[in-house]
Amino acid sequence: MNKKTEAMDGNTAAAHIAYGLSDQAFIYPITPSSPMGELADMWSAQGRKNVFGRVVDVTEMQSEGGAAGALHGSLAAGTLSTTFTASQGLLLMLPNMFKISGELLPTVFHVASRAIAGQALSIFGDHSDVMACRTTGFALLSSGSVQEIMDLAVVAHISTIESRIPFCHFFEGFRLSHEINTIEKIEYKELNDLINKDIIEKIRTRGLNPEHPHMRGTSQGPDVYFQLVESSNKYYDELADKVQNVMDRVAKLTGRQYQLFDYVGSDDAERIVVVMGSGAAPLEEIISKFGHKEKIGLIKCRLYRPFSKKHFLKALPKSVKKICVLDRTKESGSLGEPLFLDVSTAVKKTNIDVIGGRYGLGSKDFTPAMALAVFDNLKQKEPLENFTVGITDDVTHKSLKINQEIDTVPEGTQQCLFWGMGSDGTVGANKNAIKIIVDNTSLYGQGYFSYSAHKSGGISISHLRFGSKKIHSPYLIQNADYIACHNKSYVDKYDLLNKAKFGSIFVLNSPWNSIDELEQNLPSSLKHKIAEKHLKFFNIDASSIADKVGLAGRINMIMQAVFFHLSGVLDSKKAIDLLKKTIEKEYSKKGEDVVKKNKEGVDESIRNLHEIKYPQKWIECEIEDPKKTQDLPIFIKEIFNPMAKLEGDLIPVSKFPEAGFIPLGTSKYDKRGIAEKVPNWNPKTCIQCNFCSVVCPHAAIRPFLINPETKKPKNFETTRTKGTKEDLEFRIQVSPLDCTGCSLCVNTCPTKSLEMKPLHDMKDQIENWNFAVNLPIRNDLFKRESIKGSQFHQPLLEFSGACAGCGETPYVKLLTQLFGEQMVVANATGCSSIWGGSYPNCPYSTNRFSHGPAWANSLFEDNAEFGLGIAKGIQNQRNSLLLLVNDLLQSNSDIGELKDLFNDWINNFNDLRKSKELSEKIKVELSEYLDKNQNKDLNINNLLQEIFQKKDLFSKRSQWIIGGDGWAYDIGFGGLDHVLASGEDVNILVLDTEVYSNTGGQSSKSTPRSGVAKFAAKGKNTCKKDLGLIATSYENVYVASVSLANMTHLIKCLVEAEKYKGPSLIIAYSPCIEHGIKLGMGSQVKEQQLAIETGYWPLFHFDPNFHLIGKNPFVYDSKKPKKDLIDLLKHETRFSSLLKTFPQEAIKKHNLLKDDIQRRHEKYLQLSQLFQSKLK
Ligand SMILES: Cc1ncc(C[n+]2csc(CCOP(=O)(O)OP(=O)(O)O)c2C)c(N)n1
Ligand code: SF4
Ligand code: SF4
Repeated sequence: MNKKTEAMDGNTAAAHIAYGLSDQAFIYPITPSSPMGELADMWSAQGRKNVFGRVVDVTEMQSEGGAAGALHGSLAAGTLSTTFTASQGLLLMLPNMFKISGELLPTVFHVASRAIAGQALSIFGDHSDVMACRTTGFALLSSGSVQEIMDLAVVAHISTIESRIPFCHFFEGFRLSHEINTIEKIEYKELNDLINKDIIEKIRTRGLNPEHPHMRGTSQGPDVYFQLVESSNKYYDELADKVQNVMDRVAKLTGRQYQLFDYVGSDDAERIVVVMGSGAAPLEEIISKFGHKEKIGLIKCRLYRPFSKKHFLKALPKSVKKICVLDRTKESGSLGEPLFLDVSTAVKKTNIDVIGGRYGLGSKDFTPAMALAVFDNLKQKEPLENFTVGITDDVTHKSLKINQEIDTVPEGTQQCLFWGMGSDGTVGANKNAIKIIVDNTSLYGQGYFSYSAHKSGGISISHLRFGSKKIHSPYLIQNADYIACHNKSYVDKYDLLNKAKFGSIFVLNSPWNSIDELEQNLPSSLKHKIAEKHLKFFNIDASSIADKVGLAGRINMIMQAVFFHLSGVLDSKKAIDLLKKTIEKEYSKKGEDVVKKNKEGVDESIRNLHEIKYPQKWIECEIEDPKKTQDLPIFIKEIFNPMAKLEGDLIPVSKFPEAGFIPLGTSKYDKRGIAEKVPNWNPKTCIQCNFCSVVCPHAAIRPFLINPETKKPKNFETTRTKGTKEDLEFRIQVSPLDCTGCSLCVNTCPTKSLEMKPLHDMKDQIENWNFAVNLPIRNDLFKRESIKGSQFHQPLLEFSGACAGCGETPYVKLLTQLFGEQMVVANATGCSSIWGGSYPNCPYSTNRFSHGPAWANSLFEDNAEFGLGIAKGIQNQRNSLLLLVNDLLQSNSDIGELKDLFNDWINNFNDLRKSKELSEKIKVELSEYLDKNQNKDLNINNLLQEIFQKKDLFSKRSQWIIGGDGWAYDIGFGGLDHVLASGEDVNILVLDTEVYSNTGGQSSKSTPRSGVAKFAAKGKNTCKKDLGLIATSYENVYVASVSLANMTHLIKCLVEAEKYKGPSLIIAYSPCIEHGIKLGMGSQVKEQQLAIETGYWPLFHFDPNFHLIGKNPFVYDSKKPKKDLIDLLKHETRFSSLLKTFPQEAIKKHNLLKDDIQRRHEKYLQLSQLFQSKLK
């Protein structure tokens, strides 16, 4: 390698060039493109200069629609601007994309291309989003590797400047945007030669300028519009040659030559595949392995729009007889997918047969075996057309059969797999390992990280490759030389070794150092595989070593040391020295002590690594029978369990319920057991307040009431129930396997009646939990609308995938305890749709009558409107039932007791509780009546039958519209505002984490001034938007600002909001891991208390009905702040970190934040007085 190489991911490569060649960027977060915006924002905050010597001006907008609009304006002014996006984000930009190309404005959109939400959201990569913009007039340029992203980003920027045609430069989300690979970086100074300053000056002078004004964006009639559309043809006609010219110039700079269509394969190829993006690599590997005997080849399409037939035909070998076009998108109902249609048109006048197929949707892996299946299909006399590859389609039988995986990575490449926990540092350590190896050797490295959907305790699998030859292979490791399992519980859950090569290394982190312990604890299937594959097996008790050296729980450095010692990627001694140097560099900021502990950890790890000499008879171990599953629901057996074992790829199409529906209550089958410690209850000191149950984010601790006569399990201790005369026993029961170990319950208990105990000492509680949840439910003794009483109602949100200690879930859980069986939820995209609806986990569940929240997610931006639509739809259906019942009553027929019931129901039509009560009675009476009175009066009978059919509409719905602050304050604000103004009876709950939590913590308009968030690296400049106050201005909206730290106020407001016959808005303070609460999420309720006491979070409620009864509608429930804001700022790194990164800004902005809070306090006092004075 003669050039300087660096390991980086695709997003960094794109952002590096975009930043260098732009003056402005307009950004909005969307996975997996957000890191590009984050890097641009950070570089700008750090004062990094672009190619033109200027700091790029980066602006976060309220949505991608906003970003595209602002970008359009900036381009109209003659500025070089860029943006980054994906999926729905790109779709929101569509209208402006037409405008931008129509006005011939040069720009580049960098797109980490991703699936589009349809039957489900998917954050993973394919080309669906980009293919949805192929009519916009943007040039579409595709990159297929991290190196290509850097190179073709340059091609896109220079080409747009020189051609006036805007570009969309895209690469597959996650697979390429997040893959780390060794690439040659292009430095800014090298780009100077490519830039034509005169052309850039022309772009500037074409901009809107009153000194030489022009008008654009007119409206035109049928006489001229068409001609003007056609007038830009020449720019498109010239574009392909221009792009090729830029590619040639970039090649001179980098030595890497690209063509618009690159051909790879034998010169006399008869069968070729056409593909775009990273899918080319496995096909190329197959060609280099088998190409010499098979006449096969591949065309990589780089410039997809405009599609140059001339260049395509030039790239096509004359010998080709058959073409298979692979598309990474699906266009339901079309004759074929888009690339297929283009290629078919291009070869129209030849004798070549063209077939099409789909692969890799939503990042489905595309492996060499699949690539081979594609070539094999093409070989058939009658190849399968319009096929899929990578799935088993046993419904329409369109899928290709895949044979065994083949190893096509360059010889000598070391392939390593690491099984870690989502947040245990494994991924960070592996990224570090790549850096150490790439920076210090001539080896190439590649890293890809796959995660499960759980926000805490989910699994992460790191796929690392190293070798002396360049590594492309953009697919998961199929043949590993080294496998490490960082978590002992995985031995029972996953098939850890199915990708292990014969004779490879397997390292387990477990306390079982001896063969006896391993004999006892390893499942026989794992033992069988170890022996069968002749693995070199090592065990290390990394957790004990971490404890011993003072790194409690942090095993990543230890496991990394083991990797360097065993893997042979580097000489062991050299590797360990490098690791120690990295420790010094990385941790010196944290103090000498931390450096010392980590170095000790490294030394101890080598000393305490045990090679396990297992008996060869392990090969005889049974591959055990699958656990008994006959009693499980079909969805759990056929979908949930295979997915939980990471075998979802193997589920055939026929097994899935259509349209992405899932039944409620599936997450209770998860039983992850991820907590190290779980709470243990002391009945002697417990005062039965039920606070622990209220705050638990995962519904893993609940109070139960038991008849003393009931036979209980041995350790099921109880105490006499307080506050009732009935002779009942009380118990707080934890579910150890559902608890995340956050300790929020322990920290909230006012009498210290809970303490955390190691999970292994609490195993008997599993049986206790199973016993408790099957007890008869007694929720009739205490008022449902109270802290204590609400907790005897089954939470219909249980065991979600939220982070340990999450501040959002307790509110929604409480809502389900108050109204769950009648709830309908429209949920915005955000954390609440991810912890609430990640297939196949449904944490929303049903009560014993199978009633529970009906939940749906539309999009991020439209949730308020979606919820309004649902509410109006249901209202409409209920009204039609009302008409039928009225018709019946007016007929004066003799319907016995039903008459009174129906009249009662009409009078309580909009009463949540009463309509439900009457609904249940009517259902029984009506059913009996119909049984007994068949055919007496045909008309009446028909009417009754019709009413009976609609019986599920008798009870009123509790309509909730739920989402985060990113939705409510920013992207969805327009819709939310409209719904507030509509006067309709809907309830809106804003889970205010003050950042976009789900996408990694970007700033929203709810972020407080000085708060450090992504996209606000220097601390937010402006003050938090006062959404509550804005809503009160309608004067007919119920508004409340609440916190879990004041439960009485919270419940009161939720109940009032539900009852209010009009729109209501509840803004709920929701601490999040992104706040960096220094004492951990286990103290987030205390942190909320502090927020209230410092005045940081206000409590108020505004009830328009109070006017009617002569009461002040605006009640400011907060007391005068009694603690200094500094106490809170010190506690949370989102504030304190600014003191380190930008100390001067920090002091200024913290003071301004203090002023903001003081001003708000005064404003609320005045408002309250104003309303009061109006009453007099
Ligand atoms: C149009 C569009 N843009 C961006 C996204 C990506 N996205 C999904 S959730 C989210 C942030 C959600 O933040 P917030 O509403 O505050 O909810 P939280 O995650 O904090 O609960 C973003 C930006 C999207 N899904 N759709
Ligand atoms: S430790 Fe956390 S998850 Fe476990 S029961 Fe307590 S609050 Fe719930
Ligand atoms: S809101 Fe924060 S704490 Fe809760 S699940 Fe999302 S990221 Fe985790």
